[in-house]
Amino acid sequence: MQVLLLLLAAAGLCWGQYNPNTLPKRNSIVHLFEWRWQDIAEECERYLAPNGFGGVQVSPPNENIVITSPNRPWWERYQPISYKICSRSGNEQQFRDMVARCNKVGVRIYVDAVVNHMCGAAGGSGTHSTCGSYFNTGKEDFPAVPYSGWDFNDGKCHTGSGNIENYGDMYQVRDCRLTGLLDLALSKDYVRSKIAEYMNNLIDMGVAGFRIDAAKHMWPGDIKGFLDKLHNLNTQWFSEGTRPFIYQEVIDLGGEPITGSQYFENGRVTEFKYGAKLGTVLRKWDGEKMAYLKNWGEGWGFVPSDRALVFVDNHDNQRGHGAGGASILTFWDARLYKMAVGFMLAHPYGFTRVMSSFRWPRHFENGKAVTINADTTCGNDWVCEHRWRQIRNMVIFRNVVDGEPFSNWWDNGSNQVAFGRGSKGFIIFNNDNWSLNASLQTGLPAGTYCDIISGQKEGDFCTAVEVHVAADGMADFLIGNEEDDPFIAIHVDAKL
Ligand code: AAO
Repeated sequence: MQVLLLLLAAAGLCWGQYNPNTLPKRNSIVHLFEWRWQDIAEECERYLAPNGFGGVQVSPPNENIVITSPNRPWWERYQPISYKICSRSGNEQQFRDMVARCNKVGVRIYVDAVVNHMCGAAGGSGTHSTCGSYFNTGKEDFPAVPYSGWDFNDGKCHTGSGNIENYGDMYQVRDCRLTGLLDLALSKDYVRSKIAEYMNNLIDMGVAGFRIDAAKHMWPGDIKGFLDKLHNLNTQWFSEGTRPFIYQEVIDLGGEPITGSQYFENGRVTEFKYGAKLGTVLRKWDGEKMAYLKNWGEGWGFVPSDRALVFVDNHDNQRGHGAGGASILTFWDARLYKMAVGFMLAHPYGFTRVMSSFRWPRHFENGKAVTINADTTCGNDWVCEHRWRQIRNMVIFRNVVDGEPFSNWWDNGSNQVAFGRGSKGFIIFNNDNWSLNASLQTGLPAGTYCDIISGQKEGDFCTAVEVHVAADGMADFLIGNEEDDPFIAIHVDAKL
């Protein structure tokens, strides 16, 4: 018995990095891309906690280069100058305030950690950084960390340009510069220690985990080198011995020597096939149809569910950066996008991240405030997909059906499909060019349910389509192909 307990405890220690550290029954996070810390703090209190969101992925909080041509692009934040908490999203005091206020209402903060590199080689020298720290890219001098020429990989890279020239060569991908970004020598214990110091500072403030940016461009063992130095989470909000949640950005669409599975030891990986394939299916490209989603997940060649961080789009591929290609669905294709996010949130595979965007082109000076309209949507060019009724209600659906099996799959051999989550929820889609008319087994207890897509339950009243489940679990569904949202979702908390 004692041995078993010891084994379990050891396993708990080793495996903690896969656990998102969200509160129970809070099973999704949202990426509030480019939001200011003060706006996130308010969003945690006024919206995310009441609607069951588990946490927020925030933009990189550390000091970065200031780029004025083009004028303050979003991507300047992926060019670190130091590890001071100082960016256009706010200063350290505002960051601390956000972490404390979000944790207080049970919403976790995940930091986008840009630690593979510093700024681009063409960054020049001076104090054009968000906190005014001096740097010199010609000398690879970043005194605010401090890093010097010794701390970069130049000697290890063997391409003519010093940049990654061929993704088929794993040595280049790890040892050369990603599009000219000065590549840190993570084999050095000094570099690992500086990175760990930065991350530990954030852990001590109360963050729950990290997205590891450009993980593909670091050796898995080097990542482990700094992860092993990380503190346990702050016991003010987390139980003793809790490890930070780690999800690594590894773009693996197949066809390259670097795969997501090489990184499993460190934590989860971003499964980029997920959004690329789901977009292809919903757009009906390459002969795909929703009926083929029956074995969605590992059956499609994805990484194991408990190693996957999944999303329909991310901040890169929604604007043509990174990978995924034209199939990626975004808020610009709102009708298909809502179906894709709905499918993702209903399906048990992976840990889910919802994207929350701004409308581009748009450039930032000092962080633009998020404004909220009377109808609860966002103003000031913020899209706030996470506040769209259909998406927000599906975040709740995922929490309600937590732990329930994938069940009662049905399809018409084309683009009409349905499935349940045990006896807690049921969802049905019509992506065909004709209407859906079917009588299906839902697995739900008898009663009248309120569709959470066309509206929702408010008190004892349903503002939407009602679904009547008979004593044997059967229900009739009718979904026209011209509906604004051609899908219906019901769950036990939306029973009238
Ligand atoms: C900026 C400028 C550059 C300039 C640089 C330095 O745009 O012109 O040279 O500064 O001065 C973001 C922006 C970048 C920006 C950077 C720094 O996206 O444009 O550069 O900030 O300001 C690769 C990486 C992946 C990375 C992605 C964008 O593997 O890690 O590129 N994502 C993260 C962040 C991202 C950030 C950084 C990393 C850097 O999310 O926001 O960059 O911190 C292949 C590879 C992928 C590779 C893509 C794109 O994909 O597999 O690993 O992603 O190419 O190069 C098919 C294949 C697929 C392939 C794809 C595209 O689909 O199946 O595998 O084609 O070829």
